[in-house]
Amino acid sequence: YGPAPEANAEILAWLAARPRFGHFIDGEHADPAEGGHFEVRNPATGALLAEVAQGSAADIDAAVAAAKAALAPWQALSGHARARYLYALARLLQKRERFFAVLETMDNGKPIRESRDIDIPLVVRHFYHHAGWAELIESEFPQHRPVGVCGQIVPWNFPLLMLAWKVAPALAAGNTVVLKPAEFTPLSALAFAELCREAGLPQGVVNIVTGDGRTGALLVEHPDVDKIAFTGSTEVGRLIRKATAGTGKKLGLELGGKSPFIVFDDADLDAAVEGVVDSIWFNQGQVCCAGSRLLVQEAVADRLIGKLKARMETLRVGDPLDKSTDVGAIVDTVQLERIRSLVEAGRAEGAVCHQLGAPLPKEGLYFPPTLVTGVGPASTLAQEEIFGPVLVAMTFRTQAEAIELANNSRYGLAASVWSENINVALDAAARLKAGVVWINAANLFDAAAGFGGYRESGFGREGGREGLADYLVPAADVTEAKPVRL
Ligand code: TXE
Repeated sequence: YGPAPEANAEILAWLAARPRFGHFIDGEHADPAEGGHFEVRNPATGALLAEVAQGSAADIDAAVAAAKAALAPWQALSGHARARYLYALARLLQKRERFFAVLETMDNGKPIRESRDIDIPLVVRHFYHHAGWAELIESEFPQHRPVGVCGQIVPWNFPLLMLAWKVAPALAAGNTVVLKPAEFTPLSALAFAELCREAGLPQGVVNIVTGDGRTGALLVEHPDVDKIAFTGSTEVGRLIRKATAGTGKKLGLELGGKSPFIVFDDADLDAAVEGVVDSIWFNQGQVCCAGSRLLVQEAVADRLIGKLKARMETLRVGDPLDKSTDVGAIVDTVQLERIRSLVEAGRAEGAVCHQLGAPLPKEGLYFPPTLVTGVGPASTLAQEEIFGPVLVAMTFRTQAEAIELANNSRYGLAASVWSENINVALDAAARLKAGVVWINAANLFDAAAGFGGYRESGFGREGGREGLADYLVPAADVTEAKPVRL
């Protein structure tokens, strides 16, 4: 890793050999039927990385047909046989960890330390974990069967990890998939397609069709798709729910958030400051479960804010490929403008913004780590998901007030509670409307733990037993359940 271009020569050579990507349909590279190609750029440098196919109706038709044809032979395999493919994918991903980390960083702009130490290891873990589930599927779910063809639509903030969250459980449960990566960050999914070939995965089990929201909408509407799994904005989640209503398609939605980060007056403030760094400045704040609302008990508010401002000054914003970088580039100009305009709207409402003093890199898409004070709970910045490195701080006096403030949101994805008194923390956790509550921690993920939200954060869980169950349906009767074959 490092800023020197030659250090990443392998990726550059890989990209140079593939200036134009097609889709991955039925185990083969497929040129776009009619949509042409669009450019994918490195947000840190503006450099063109590749041209990628824009998926049209004909491409989605071909991919869904391949997934449908692959269904019966894939389901006829024993869980153990499917597990072997998942183990093979896990091992290949592990072997190429460095390759995938650098590719993800170039495509998304996230710091290499994060893609190397968090994203890609979690991807590997997810495939190993679900290989284990494939082994157990007949004994743990004897009266269930796979849903069928799964359409999976993923966002750009954790491109390969979101693919893993969706593809691994789907395959373990015996489904086949058509995945649409986000238009800003399709490259790791296309590299994963090559691993599917290398692992000898039967053709059609995994299909990848690239493109923008129009391609996603075509996948959602396709009559032969049995389940849609979507991670992205609440706005698009709403469209997908409407489009699938009354169709009988199974649906899982993992949408936006405005998660509270609650610091009680007996918390270890230095640990809480590090928690904030992991919570809102991780991945430039482009995290659905980012702790974007800091709620701090009045007695320690000034001290905590002071410590946070000091810590903010130590953050290194810059070249994502430099392993000492803490905060990388924002994924795209559209997203950068969205962050800027929300912060401007907040300023117009009277918000006070403290921003990192050090200058930002001259080229590339950067937004400084920001701490906002002087806002009320109903303000734009306290209510809207910013999806950037912007932390909004508010204070509370009593525990009841903290819970009320925390739950005062349309979302309900995650929460983080900081206290040295376990009773205070557990009591608060029980009253928070959030799919995940971390105590004295933030943004911890594990393949064995179901992740998902309430309210406008969506429904369904990914990971763990519940996540797997979302890729199964009850068998009509026991005879339909599959016997164990080796
Ligand atoms: O997301 P979109 P965008 C939030 C965040 C961000 C905002 C917009 O607040 O600022 O969403 O980001 C595909 N039918 N999150 O515009 O549009 C699209 O191609 C089917 C939260 O990038 O929701 C991409 O693959 N699919 C979030 C995926 O949906 C459609 C992660 C997500 O894109 C579609 C990302 C349609 N009509 C953004 N329109 C999280 N919860 O993690 C778009 N897509």
